[in-house]
Amino acid sequence: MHKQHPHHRPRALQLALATATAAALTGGLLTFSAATATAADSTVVPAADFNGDGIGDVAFSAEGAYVSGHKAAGQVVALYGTATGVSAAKRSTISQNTAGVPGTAEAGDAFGAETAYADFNGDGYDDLAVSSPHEKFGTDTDAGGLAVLWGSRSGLTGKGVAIADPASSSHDLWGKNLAAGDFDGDGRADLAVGNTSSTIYVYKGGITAGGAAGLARTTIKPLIQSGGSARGPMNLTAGDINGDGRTDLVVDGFETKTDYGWNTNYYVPGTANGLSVSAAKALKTGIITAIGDINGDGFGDIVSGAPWDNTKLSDGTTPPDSAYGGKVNITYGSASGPAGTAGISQNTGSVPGTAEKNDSFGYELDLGDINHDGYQDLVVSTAYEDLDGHADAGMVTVLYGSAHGVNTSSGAQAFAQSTPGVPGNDEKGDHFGLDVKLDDVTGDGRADLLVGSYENAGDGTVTYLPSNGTKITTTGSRSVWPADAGVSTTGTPAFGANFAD
Ligand SMILES: [Ca+2]
Ligand SMILES: [Ca+2]
Ligand SMILES: [Ca+2]
Ligand SMILES: [Ca+2]
Repeated sequence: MHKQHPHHRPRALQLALATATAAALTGGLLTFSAATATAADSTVVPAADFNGDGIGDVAFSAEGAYVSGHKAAGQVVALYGTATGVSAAKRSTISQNTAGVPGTAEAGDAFGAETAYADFNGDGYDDLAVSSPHEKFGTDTDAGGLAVLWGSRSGLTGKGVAIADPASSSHDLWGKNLAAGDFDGDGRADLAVGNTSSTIYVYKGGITAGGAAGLARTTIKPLIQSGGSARGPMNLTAGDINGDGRTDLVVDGFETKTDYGWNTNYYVPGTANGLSVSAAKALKTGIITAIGDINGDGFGDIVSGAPWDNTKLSDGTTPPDSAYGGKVNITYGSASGPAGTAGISQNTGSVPGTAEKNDSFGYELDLGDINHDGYQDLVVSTAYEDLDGHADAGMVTVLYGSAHGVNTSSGAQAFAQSTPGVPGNDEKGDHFGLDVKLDDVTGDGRADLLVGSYENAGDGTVTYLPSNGTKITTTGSRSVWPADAGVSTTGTPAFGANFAD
C-alpha cells in the first residue's frame, strides 16, 4: 500500500515492504521515561510502556500471519522489557480472535499492519492503536478497521475498542497510517489516522471507552494526492520540531504541484488549536521518517530515508534529494520550524559501506539515545545491501548524534547477520533491516536496537542488540522467532516487518 516514486519494489516482497514503510517509520525517539508515551512528548518520544513497570516495551506486526486457518488475517506481538532485554518469554501475541479484540480474524485483513502507541485513556498504561487496513465491512471491501487495545498491569491483553470508520463504504483502507502525539499541547494524547484520501482524521483528547475522541474529532487536508490504493499519506510521523511543546506532524505523500508527483514530506505544526495545514512547509523527500533532537538544541530534527537511486527519468530529470544507493535527508529543527539541511549516503565521510545501485540506504531508520549523552542517535537500514554474494542480505548502520548533528566522521557501527555475535547468517533476501527500532527495553536509560528481517522467505525474525551504555553491542543479543512467539510460519507472516512508533 505504500509506493515509492519512481522506484518499484520486487513483487515478491510487496506485502512486507508495504507495511514496513507504513508504520516503520514513524519515528521514535526515545529515552525512556516512566511516564507514558505522550506525557513527555516534546523533542524526545519515550518508549512504550504497556504494563506500566517503568521498562520500555516494543510492539510489532505479523500482518501476514495465518490465524485459525485464515491467510494473512494478521497478528501483533508485544515484547515486554526486562533488565535483560526482550525475548519471547514475556510477551503478548494478539489477533482479532483474541478475547476482547474488536472484529474477527478473516483472510487478508492484515491486522497489525499499522500501529501507534500512547496512553489514549490517561490511566498510566500505554495503549496500542492497531489497524487492519484490508478489513471488509459489509459491501465495503478494503474498508479498513481500527482498534485501540488498552494497556494494563498485565500489558496488552486484547481488551480494546473499535474506532469507527468515518467514511464507511469508501474502500479506503481506514487506519492505514497512524501517528500519536499531543498536537494541541493540552497534555492529552491525540491520534492521527489516514486512509487513501488526502483527509487525515485527528482524534483529540484521547480515546474514550466507547471508541470516540475524548474531546473532538477534526480533519486536516494536506496537499497530497488522494485516491487509489497508493494515495493518501504514505506515512505520518509525530515529533516536536519547533520545540513549543506541541507535537508537530510530518505527512509523507505524493505532491500535487508537478506532473511528477514526487514523494514529498510536509511539516504540519501543532498549535493550541491542533495541527495547522495553513502553516505547512514542504521538506526533503523520503518515505520513512524519524523525529528527535540529534544536536541537543531542544528542537526535534527530521530524518527521512530516500532509499531510491538518483537514476534519471526518461526526460532527463533526476529525482530530487536523491543519491546513488540511497540517501538520508536531515532537516534540523528551530524555533521557527524546519531549518538547515544535510544529506548522508554510504559514501559520506566514514559511513560504513559503499554506495551501490539498489542498496536502499535509508530503507528504514529510527532515533534513540544509545549512550545517554542527550543527543539522539540514528540507525539506518540498507535492506537491499548485497553481502558476500548474498543478494539483498541487508545491514544496519548506527550513527551517533552530537552538538554538530549526525556524526559521519567517527564512531559509526555496522551490523549484518555475518557480524560476529549477531544471530544468524547472511542469506539471499533476508533484508536484515526490514524495520529498525531504537528504544530502551532494559530500563537503564540507554536505547537498545531491534532489527526486523525477512528471514526464511518471509517468516521474519526480530533481532535484539543491546546498548552496553556507550555503544550497541552483540553481547547479550538474541533473535525472537515467530514460532517462539506463537505465530504460525505457514504462508508469509512477515514477523517483525513493522515496529509500532
Ligand atoms: Ca514495560
Ligand atoms: Ca492507557
Ligand atoms: Ca511543535
Ligand atoms: Ca535539534
